[in-house]
Amino acid sequence: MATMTKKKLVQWDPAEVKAELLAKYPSKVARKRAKQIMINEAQGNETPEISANVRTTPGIITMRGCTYAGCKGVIMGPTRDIVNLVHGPIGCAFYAWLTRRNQTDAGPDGENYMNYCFSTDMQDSDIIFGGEKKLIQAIQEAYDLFHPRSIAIFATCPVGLIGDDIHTVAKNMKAKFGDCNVYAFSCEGYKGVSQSAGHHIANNQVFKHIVGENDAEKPGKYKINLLGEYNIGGDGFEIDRIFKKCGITCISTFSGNSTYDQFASAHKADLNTVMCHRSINYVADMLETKYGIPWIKVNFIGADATAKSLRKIAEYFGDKELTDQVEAVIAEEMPEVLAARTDVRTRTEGKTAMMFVGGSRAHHYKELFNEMGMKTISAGYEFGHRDDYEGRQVIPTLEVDADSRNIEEIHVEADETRYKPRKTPAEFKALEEAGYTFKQYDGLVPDMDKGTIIIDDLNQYEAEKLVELMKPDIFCAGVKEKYSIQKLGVPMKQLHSYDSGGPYAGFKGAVNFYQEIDRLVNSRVWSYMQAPWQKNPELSASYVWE
Ligand code: CFM
Repeated sequence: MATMTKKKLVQWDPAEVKAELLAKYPSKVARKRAKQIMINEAQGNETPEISANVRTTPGIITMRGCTYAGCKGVIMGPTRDIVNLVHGPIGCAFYAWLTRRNQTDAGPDGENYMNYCFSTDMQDSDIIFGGEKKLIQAIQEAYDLFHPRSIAIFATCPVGLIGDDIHTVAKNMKAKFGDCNVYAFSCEGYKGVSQSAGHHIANNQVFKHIVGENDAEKPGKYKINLLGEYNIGGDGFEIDRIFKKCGITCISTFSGNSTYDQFASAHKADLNTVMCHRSINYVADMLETKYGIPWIKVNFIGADATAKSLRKIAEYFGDKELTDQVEAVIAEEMPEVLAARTDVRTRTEGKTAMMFVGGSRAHHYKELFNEMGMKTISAGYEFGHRDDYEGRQVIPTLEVDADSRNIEEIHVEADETRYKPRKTPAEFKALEEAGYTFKQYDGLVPDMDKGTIIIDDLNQYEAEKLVELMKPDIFCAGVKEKYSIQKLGVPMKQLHSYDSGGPYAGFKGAVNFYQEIDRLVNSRVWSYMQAPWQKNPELSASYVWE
């Protein structure tokens, strides 16, 4: 090895870490949090169980967002030619305006409304007398100015509280225009325990109002949809580049750099590939039930994962032409990746990472850290459900609580004329016998090492404690955590917005990531920082019960 990495010897016992995280809580809170903090150890033949998708205890500074954020910001935000109109006070629209770094190329038609912030800007008088009139005006104005093919309306908290009937408004405006699809989302911020509820609401409405609207045949030999890829920092552009090179046609992406027509044509694909299981698995299931398109889990974060996913797509189509092309692309792309990997590993091998992101990235990015020889010692999700941790086999045992009941379950059946199985039962059987898995996601837990700590809905206090106790070489989360972690002397990488970096997907993205993380974990700049109060604490306090 060219350079010897100086190994930090931090000894920690996961049980002690867990006890420390809980020590300061009142006993009721501690009991609840204990179920969301899991030491990854084998319990007989079973995966240990975690409590997830439950309400955050009031007073705890959670990392989560709201239901409106999951619907408007996450699922619908990256669509470029749909006017996304926020019905509510201006703050809700303003803070969902281009902050997620989901990119778009505006396409050949140049139709792109992503750079606009559309809102009804509700005032006190609208709250008192009702906001429907203002909403009708705003929809009309957007239509007159832009003549978009579609307008989506998003409800914020006050809309649900005062009872504006946004769905009837949408229906009437759609009928009035005739050439513009208008629909609404009851995605009030309070509708669920996190943004995850917003994903579900968005998935339902997109499926009800858009998917299947365009029956025109789409050209292409190997037609897929990419579900759960949002083109953050240009990830989707890199994946598209690879698909094109392989000869794979992506009919629609849900929803990075997407268009209305992509959603409307999604039922024309022959395979659904699911990246982010948490946010979009509902659409995958509904496309299968209604149109007969099977789905598989893929991951384009990590070069090895990318190669594996491409091979999985090729295996599904079972055509030598595609298999050969996929192998040729992997052979062409990998040397650069391996050269970069070998170089950084001399400096990154043995370093440690922690990741607390949304509902799927902690799992996906573990792949990239593995490729760099780095170990993920603690990870978790803000709003993952138990299936994202433990695998989809737990779904039938999940409890439906009052919060999940808030979300409409739509009933989908096979389409009378358009349902078409993509393969014969014998072909499916042959694939499955060869080890091919459809509709399966094993979750984060089986991929984490024994003795690592998996935490659901981590909060500000626990984040700081964890860093203090386990001293990772890098901590990954979002902007709310960034500065407090850096102040502890540990480098922090935002894995939501990528800070100002990316893409990290695919082959070129992997090289980007290796180099950036190498610079971060090998820079000492944060450890030199000392805040004045670290030397001379001016205040000290204790809890009443101490
Ligand atoms: Fe899926 Fe996402 Fe994520 Fe997500 Fe998100 Fe995101 Fe995320 Mo931020 S859809 S669950 S709601 S991969 S915005 S692109 S980074 S929390 S881990």
